Amino acid sequence: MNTQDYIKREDKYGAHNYHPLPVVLERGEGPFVWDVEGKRYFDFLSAYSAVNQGHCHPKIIKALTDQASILTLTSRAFYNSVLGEYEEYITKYFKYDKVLPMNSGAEADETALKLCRKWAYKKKGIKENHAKIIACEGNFHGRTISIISMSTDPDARNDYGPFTPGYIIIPYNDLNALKNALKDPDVAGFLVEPIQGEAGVYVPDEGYLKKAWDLCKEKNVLFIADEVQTGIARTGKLLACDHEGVRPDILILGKALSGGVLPVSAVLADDEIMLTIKPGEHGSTFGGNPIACKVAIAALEVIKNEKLAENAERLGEIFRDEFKNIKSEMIEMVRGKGLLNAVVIKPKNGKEAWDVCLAMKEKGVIAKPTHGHIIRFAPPLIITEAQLMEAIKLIKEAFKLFE
Ligand code: IF1
Repeated sequence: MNTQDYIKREDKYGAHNYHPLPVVLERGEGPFVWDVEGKRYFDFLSAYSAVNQGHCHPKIIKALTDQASILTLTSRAFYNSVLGEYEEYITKYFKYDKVLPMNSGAEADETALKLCRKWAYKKKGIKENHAKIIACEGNFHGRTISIISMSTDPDARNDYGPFTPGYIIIPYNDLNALKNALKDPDVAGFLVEPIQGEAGVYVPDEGYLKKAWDLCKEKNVLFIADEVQTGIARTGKLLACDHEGVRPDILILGKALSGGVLPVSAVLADDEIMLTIKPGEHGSTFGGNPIACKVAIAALEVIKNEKLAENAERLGEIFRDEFKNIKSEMIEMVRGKGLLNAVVIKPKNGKEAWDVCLAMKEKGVIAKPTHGHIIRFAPPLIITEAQLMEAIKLIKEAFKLFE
């Protein structure tokens, strides 16, 4: 079978809920993936920042395979020998009292929304069913109905109504809008991405997160950070909130929490918030399963031991500097933090971001546009400077084809 055969088979038997770049991957190692024709690519998407530690990191794979042959799943109906070890490890790692383990990022966001509402009624004293949560235009927090109910992206929400009530939507990076929304006494939480990934790596003004946190504290409103994409060293710090010294009341993690090996997500909070959920009031069959726990410990150890946040910080600067020197009429701007970057593409002669991604693919670098005209560049954080420079050389060659 060749690339087209694989694509045809997926088209015939799979739902058409994605429009992938026409490349069929079959192996990954570090910053590289290989397609079914044996061609090597630099992976500059990292499965949307889930593969920060590189594809098939040996330490994470060992944690997976060792545990998989001992005990895979007990459910939470019983205790097991691994969950507590993970809970202690991750709460000390991020300095919170407790963790609620889930699987997908969306489930972690849903958990955070439920936790915020529970806290609103049990601690803040908001009237039952009146709690409101502020979210931002351009947000992406997952694909469940309660999450897309706060989305402003027609593709994410059209024809999925009726929607979950209880949200106030404000412009991102707008402190006045937040200050006004916080006047409503029924507001319980502010859910925000420290950098909006899907919106096209929209980096807010310096100080926005800290001032937003201050405004929330003045009104006894929970600051809820969705670090599913920006967390786990992607932006050059362990958490994107760390750039401003902000400690979220509720922290949402996912993706690279497992190094891209299996779905692992988590919600962290202190006791006053976390203990508002009592036994039987929330859960998940696979949440906190023994394999997920061992894999997540290994994934977090790799981040620390291999200093991946520092690497992302340093190489991100180089990436943006190099990109600013690329002479191309199609490059409108480059923005980002650490190794979460995006290039805004100006169409030229009918060619646009998708065509640039096809050209980069031919050169050996794979990435994908978001919202049509923005290309996100997010390689695994284990990429070396030499590899980054090699990839940038290939990207430059691709852009040259449009001159
Ligand atoms: C898709 C986007 C990125 C996320 C943040 C929660 C979740 C995500 C900040 C939910 C997931 C993924 C989902 C994937 C594509 C990708 C994505 F384009 F959708 F928006 F990365 F920007 N919070 N993002 O970024 O986590 O349930 O997927 O584990 O749905 O197409 P999940």
